[in-house]
Amino acid sequence: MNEFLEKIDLCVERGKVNKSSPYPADMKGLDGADELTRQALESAVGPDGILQACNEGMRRIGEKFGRNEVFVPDLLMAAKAMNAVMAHLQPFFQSGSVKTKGNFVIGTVAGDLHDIGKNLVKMVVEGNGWEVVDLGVDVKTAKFIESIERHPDCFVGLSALLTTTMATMSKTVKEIKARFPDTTVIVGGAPLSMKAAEEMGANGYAPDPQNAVAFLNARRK
Ligand code: B1M
Repeated sequence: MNEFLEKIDLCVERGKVNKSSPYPADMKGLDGADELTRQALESAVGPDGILQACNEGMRRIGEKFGRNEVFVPDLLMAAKAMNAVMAHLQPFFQSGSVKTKGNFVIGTVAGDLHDIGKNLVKMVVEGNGWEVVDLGVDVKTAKFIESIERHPDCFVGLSALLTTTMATMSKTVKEIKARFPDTTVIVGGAPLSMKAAEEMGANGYAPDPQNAVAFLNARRK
């Protein structure tokens, strides 16, 4: 792996945001995710490779958390480091194309605060010409309904990262489909699958932002 990518991967895993960040103590004074991403882009390392390195770091910290080797503050710092990287990558995903394809309402479902994946989907969908309405995290069903009423032709995307909030997601999908049977709903997030999406009554499932875009483009009215 490229030297920059190895370091970015490590910074995300360890939650090293930037050079001035005192955390973690053993990386004090070293470049962090912020500086390394800038340097990587300047030396022509592509955004896709950088994103993949981040995902690797996230995967490892997630596994450590699963084994009780690290705790919630460590996950928070990893998320902060990843957000520092994303700030540099945003312009590559939001290419500035004219937004004419339609409205896409997206949110992380109620009870769930994970937003890195949702934000990535938002950026890539926006970069592909859709107008995105981002409802944020911990989005109650009523807020989705309100937004659909405001954007009657919209497509809706729901994200969930917890097995517990998959149940919330299911309720939200069912309520949206009961109120707006013609509204297309797509779901995604690590614990989801096509089978789970079908059981909820969603129109589609995407494992990643690229598949979400492909689905939306294919379904466009
Ligand atoms: Co939490 N967390 N977390 N966490 N966290 C996980 C998800 C977990 C798997 C870690 C573990 O145990 N190994 C575990 C869930 C277990 C489970 O339910 N099966 C877990 C837990 C348990 C928790 C808490 C309950 C911990 C606690 O408090 N005891 C707590 C819950 C808080 C809450 O939500 N109510 C919690 C909290 C947090 C932080 C806040 C500290 C932080 C999130 C910060 C933030 O998002 N701003 C955090 C983090 C960082 C993680 C891990 C480490 C990383 C998640 C991430 O951002 N991945 C995660 C472990 C892991 O996934 N490796 C973990 C990178 C991101 C790019 O991937 O989000 O999967 P992802 O998105 C992908 C795809 O899924 C897809 O596209 C994205 C790009 O490819 N996708 C979509 C996502 N949404 C989509 C929507 C679509 C289409 C595709 O269409 C609409």
